[in-house]
Amino acid sequence: MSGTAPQLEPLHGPLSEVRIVLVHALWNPEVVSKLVSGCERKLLDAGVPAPLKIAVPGAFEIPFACKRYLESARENPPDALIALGCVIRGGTPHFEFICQAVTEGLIRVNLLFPVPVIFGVLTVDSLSQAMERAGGSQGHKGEEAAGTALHMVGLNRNWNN
Ligand code: DLZ
Repeated sequence: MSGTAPQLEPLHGPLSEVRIVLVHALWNPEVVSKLVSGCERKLLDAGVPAPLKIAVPGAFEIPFACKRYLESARENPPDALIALGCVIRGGTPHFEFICQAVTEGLIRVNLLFPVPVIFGVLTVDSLSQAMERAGGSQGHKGEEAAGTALHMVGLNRNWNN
């Protein structure tokens, strides 16, 4: 997949009060750790407090963790969730199943709760493709996810008021 990333709206209002929850998988840690640190760095640079981080075993578990967290935080929900992970195609159909599960699961969570969930899960053919997207020649999907989250938080603030 390719394309031009959009120029996103800067978030107006007090960024120091924005609460982000970052749900990340532990599979492919050499990639996911870069996504997480890039995402955290971008949030910090924007003046957003350090996100709460929730680690799950693999990408398959991300939607469940997002849903349960939002259920448990109904009284005091965060402004956005960011899901980060990396699924690398192997020789089995497992790749398709996990990609479909995490994608469909996050769509459902997005439509269940009034809190945006950002999709920062890489689905790639190889480790080198993943590294290219974690701060290499194809950009940084962790940083991108942080920018997307702040754009959505800005929109959602208008709708909450
Ligand atoms: C099993 C599996 C495989 C083969 N590959 C990945 C992967 O590339 N990235 C990832 O995040 N998780 C992978 N998993 C683990 C599944 O996401 C899940 O944790 C297990 O199937 C247990 O439910």
